[in-house]
Amino acid sequence: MNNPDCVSSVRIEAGPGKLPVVVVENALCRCTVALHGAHVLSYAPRGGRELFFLSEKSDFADRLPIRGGVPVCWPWFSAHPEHPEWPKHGFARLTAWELTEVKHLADGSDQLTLVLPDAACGKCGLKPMLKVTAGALLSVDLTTVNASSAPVSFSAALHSYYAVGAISQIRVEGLAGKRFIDTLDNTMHEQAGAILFDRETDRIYPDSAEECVIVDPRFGRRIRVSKRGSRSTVVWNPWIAKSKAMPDFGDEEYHRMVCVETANVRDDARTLAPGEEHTLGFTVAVETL
Ligand code: TA6
Repeated sequence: MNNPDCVSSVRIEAGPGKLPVVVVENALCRCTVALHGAHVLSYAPRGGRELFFLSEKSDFADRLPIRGGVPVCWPWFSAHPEHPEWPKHGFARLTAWELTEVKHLADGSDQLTLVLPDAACGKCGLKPMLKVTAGALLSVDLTTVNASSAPVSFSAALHSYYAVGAISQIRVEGLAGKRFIDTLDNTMHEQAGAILFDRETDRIYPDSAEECVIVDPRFGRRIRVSKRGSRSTVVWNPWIAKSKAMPDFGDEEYHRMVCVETANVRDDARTLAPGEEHTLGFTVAVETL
């Protein structure tokens, strides 16, 4: 690895739960990434407000997921189709990744490369690598390589939790006219206009490669999420009852977050031939309203 000490804007320190956290502090932004799960915990452009929600009740411990930021759901999303007893959203978010490279780029941003150790990948045949590029914009790119000698299918999501001023006042634009699966009752619908929130919302928009925009009047900002290699978008807010049922999430925290996830799930799962690779990624730009 390029020693992060060689890049003066990047250092590793003990974070919540004493988990090692990579701290990027350059002229353009501040961003933190836990090695546990290669999990982006926070990002704020210089002089700007924090982009991500992170629960005050989150666990920060080996084998447990972090609630907030950008969990990496890989190599399956939700319950495993054949092994419902396996961990929900895959194993990548439950264990430590390695920081293998740190680069200071010409535009002033810093780029981190993290890989999941082979032992953690087990026999799945796939190897993931996450690049986080933190500057005036934030980019997160998850590359999956099929290192086996047979085709392998996988699904994945960059399960971003965005901080919002008030869930009932925001709207998510960019998916009007798209079909979606309401995963609360497994019914299909068509999105009319922007997405508004007044109840538990858990939806998969298949075949949606388009940019999504979170318009947040209370925070006076527009969060523009553009995607790469992603055919699905997942939109989630747990609302009242589910918030109360989650031990690692505050009862009232649903007011302050929305998940808009860059994903390939269900019929949008990818199959890689031996040696083939695929990158799923997004870039976030924050604009003033
Ligand atoms: O992405 C939406 C979702 O799959 C929801 O169904 C939901 O409960 C959530 O992710 C959080 O999952 P988790 O396993 O982190 O509690």
